[in-house]
Amino acid sequence: HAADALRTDLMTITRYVLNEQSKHPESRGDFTILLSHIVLGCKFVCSSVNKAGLAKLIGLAGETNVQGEEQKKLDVLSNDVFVKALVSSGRTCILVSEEDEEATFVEPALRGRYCVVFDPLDGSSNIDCGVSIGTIFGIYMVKDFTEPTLDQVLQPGKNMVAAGYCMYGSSCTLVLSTGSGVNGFTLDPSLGEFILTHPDIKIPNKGKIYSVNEGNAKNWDGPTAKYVENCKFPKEGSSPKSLRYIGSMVADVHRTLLYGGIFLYPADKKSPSGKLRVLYEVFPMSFLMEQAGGQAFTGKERALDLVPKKIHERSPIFLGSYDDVEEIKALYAAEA
Ligand code: AHM
Ligand code: MG
Repeated sequence: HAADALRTDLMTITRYVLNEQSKHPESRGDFTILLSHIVLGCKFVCSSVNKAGLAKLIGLAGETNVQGEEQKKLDVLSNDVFVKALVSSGRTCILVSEEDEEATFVEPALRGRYCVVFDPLDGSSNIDCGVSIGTIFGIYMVKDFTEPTLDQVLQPGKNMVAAGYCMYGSSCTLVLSTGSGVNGFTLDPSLGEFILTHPDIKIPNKGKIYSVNEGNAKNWDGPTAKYVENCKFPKEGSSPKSLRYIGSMVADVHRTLLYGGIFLYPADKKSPSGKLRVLYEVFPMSFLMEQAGGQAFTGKERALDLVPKKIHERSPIFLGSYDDVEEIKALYAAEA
């Protein structure tokens, strides 16, 4: 049986990536090594998040991060672990983290071909009450890493070679795309390995759920307001959508990917660029959505076409099921 085979012939994330790499004869195993260091970071954060209440790791570290928000101890810890793991992999040249104002340029002796952009622990406002949080990452590859420059990471999302997230929820799930579909792996705590549990994830073409912070509604622009109005009071003959909003991007996007629907973090009068960061939030999630058959739109263009000018730039984002994003695109087109 297929199920039996899966139980005894475990497809770990390393085995999966090695298989993928064998399709590219020019590959030298660098990506596999890089990914195993990302996986190490995810396992560390997973175990810290699980122990957080016990170990009294939760609390303020007495610092604020670059966006001026309160930084929790777990954020600091997760960031340190990821930066060290990525640098020591010997496969990275530039790192951009939500927690660090400046990009990290890896010292020449440890440099490699990959740039990694990441949010080590997203959704930190949810830590104290035990709601799902996650790590988000995107990977670029550079041809020449002898003189790394910021331009090498200020690239449109479509140039990423891989993207993914790890959700620390009721189970620990790592969702990854290396540009040929999307796969989900679940951490088996007894083995300490991520096992392929969600092969070839495809998002339904249309969903029954919308996900947005409606508390910002008074400041929305016309097309966003109209879209959400249509979700609640659809045209004769179709049913209204359900609202689900966790306020933790990884969890909201994970549900959208598996069940279908749309996730919105629009612009509003107070934050004309929305809230979410282009490089390490918008791009990786947009990459995964497209790879799963969905779409991601900024209100102006395909999200993956955006060219960021600054490493911590923000952008409005609408992503999810193909047909649902098509509707919001039509509303913005009608306004233009
Ligand atoms: P953070 O990086 O400070 O954790 O903020 C990002 C989070 C996302 O996970 C989530 O989608 C969004 O902020 C929720 O914002 P809001 O509380 O404005 O709805
Ligand atoms: Mg974040």
